[in-house]
Amino acid sequence: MRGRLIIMRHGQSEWTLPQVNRFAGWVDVPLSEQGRRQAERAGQLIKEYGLEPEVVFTSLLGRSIITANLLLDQIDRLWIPVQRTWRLNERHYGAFQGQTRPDMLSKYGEKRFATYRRSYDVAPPALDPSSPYWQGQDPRYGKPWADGLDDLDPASIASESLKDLGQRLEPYWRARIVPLLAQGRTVLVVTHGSVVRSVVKGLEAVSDQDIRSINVPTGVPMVYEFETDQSREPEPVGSGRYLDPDAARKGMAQVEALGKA
Ligand code: DG2
Repeated sequence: MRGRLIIMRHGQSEWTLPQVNRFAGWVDVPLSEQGRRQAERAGQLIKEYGLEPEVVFTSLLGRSIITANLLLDQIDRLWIPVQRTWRLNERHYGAFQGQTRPDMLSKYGEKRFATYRRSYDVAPPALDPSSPYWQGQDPRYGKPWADGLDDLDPASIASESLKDLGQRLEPYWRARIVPLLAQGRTVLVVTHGSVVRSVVKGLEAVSDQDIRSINVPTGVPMVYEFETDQSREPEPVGSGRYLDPDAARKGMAQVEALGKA
């Protein structure tokens, strides 16, 4: 039996509405009405394709948690085991958190803006702990979660590049998700745009340069299948496929447009 990974970005949030257009990162922003519908539609798609998940992973942010719940409710699977971790949180967007994309674009200019937003190894300027968008006092980051990994303190993170995100995610992914895929399980991961980019980069060996042009639509599930030869780590069979390629294409164009003047 093949392991299956269903990975998706949460449904549209209120801050990715074009008229709002603010960087969220670790700020806990709600889903928009359209985002809630995308989550339900994702559930219907998963059912149509017979891909009912056996376990679900989310970040600690409401937009990922609510998307997972709406999706699972559609397919009568609210009961499956759930694991939540800050390691599946969006990339910490540093001082960009809470700011609008147009403001940051005019402040930094096109080239630096694109570097902060889409490069592999450059993090935005650090967020000051006095900012209302600082997460240090938030109880959810009060201590490293009981994930058996205490290499990092999430309360102290002030900004991340995509590379930093990959490094904080990797030990968790290896310890919690890979073994399930190796057993031939169907695993649902409801997370954020940058986390999906990081996972795709790793699974499909995307170069540091090429990852810049990959945008992730909100609310569209993507599926990978894995060979489950017990003697080695499960290998993806081919590339990820979106269950609704039309919606994915439109969603990617919308994400790209948010960063234009
Ligand atoms: C967006 C990504 O992440 O923004 O942090 O604002 O997936 O949590 O909505 P998400 C944010 P861009 O990198 O696409 O600008």
